[in-house]
Amino acid sequence: MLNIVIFGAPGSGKGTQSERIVEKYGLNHISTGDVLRAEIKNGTELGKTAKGYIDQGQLIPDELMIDILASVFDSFTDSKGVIFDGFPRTIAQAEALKNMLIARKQDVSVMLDLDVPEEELMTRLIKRGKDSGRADDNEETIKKRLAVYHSQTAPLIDWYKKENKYQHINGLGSLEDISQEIYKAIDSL
Ligand code: B4P
Repeated sequence: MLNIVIFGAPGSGKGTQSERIVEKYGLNHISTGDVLRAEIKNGTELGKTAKGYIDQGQLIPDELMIDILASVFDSFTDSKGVIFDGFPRTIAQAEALKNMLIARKQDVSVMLDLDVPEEELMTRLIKRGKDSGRADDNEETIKKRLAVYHSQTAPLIDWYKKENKYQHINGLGSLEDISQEIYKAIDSL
């Protein structure tokens, strides 16, 4: 069963490429960012809590995020694999995901690291902020998100290298070229 972690800094193309992978391989898709934004839109208690962190460019606390992930994961009743988009973002989340999959006799198949230079990330996110009005896509919050990425999320690169699951992907270029590199990595599993 294919269980893919799609990884990268904010704006690296995780959500964009996940949609294409889902279409090609027919996987289930969990985007933790989308789950949180839906909660915010619906005005739930969880949404109110999440908004406080997202607006500050901070991560939602691990215990909360891990519970959310597990409940979405358990809602999939078919045997299709899953693309994990935006999760894990900390070592504690990676360990929780590993244990959750082991308990179901599964494992992460590959971690795809979309590598994009910082100036390009900034350009993309500022553009998305203007086009979509997403509240966390403004220069000040993007800088905080990038700092959080470097301190809390980037250490997962070495973590997945040790697990022998790491795959580098050049995230700069046309959507199609990037997808082709991803498909090649998945097909070689
Ligand atoms: P996310 O929704 O995951 O936001 P993101 O990192 O900005 O990535 P996203 O997938 O949306 O953007 P993409 O790179 O596809 O998270 C938002 C917030 O939720 C986090 O900051 C955090 O607070 C919270 N959160 C989520 N998961 C969490 C977790 N596990 N633990 C704790 N907190 C969590 O695309 C960006 C833009 O680039 C788009 O406009 C796209 O069109 C464009 N683009 C993509 N590919 C391109 C290309 N090749 N060329 C040019 N533009 C491209």
